[in-house]
Amino acid sequence: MEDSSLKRFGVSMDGALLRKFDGLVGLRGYENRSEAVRDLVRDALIQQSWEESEQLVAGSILLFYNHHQRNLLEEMTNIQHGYHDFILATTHFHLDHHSCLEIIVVKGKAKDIQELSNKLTSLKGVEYGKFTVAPVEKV
Ligand code: NI
Repeated sequence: MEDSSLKRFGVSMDGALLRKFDGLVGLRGYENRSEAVRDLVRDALIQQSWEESEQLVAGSILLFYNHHQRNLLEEMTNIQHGYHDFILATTHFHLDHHSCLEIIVVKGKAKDIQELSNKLTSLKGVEYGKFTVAPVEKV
């Protein structure tokens, strides 16, 4: 059974690190250090579960690219068809005459989704790629 009651524990760190941490707490708008620590721990757990690649995850792959790049659109389409089981939706935005923004919503095993993301973001002509993922099972 999950224990959701609040527990307290002490954390020691040197003053310089604590000052930087407090700066981060302020910048990110956390109410207090505890809230910030909880978020950091959750992030670390997500990262960890992510590395256990059989984990079921859902997220998005964001791609910013120049559609004039030779063969890029065709390669992107081929890759996506190869992973059609993992792609829930694709949305394409024409930002200007050259630039496109594409968001691909994905769900599947972390290792497969990571592979898909790597293939897309490493294509020539993709200027920026961002992969965001969350575990489907609660951490
Ligand atoms: Ni476009």
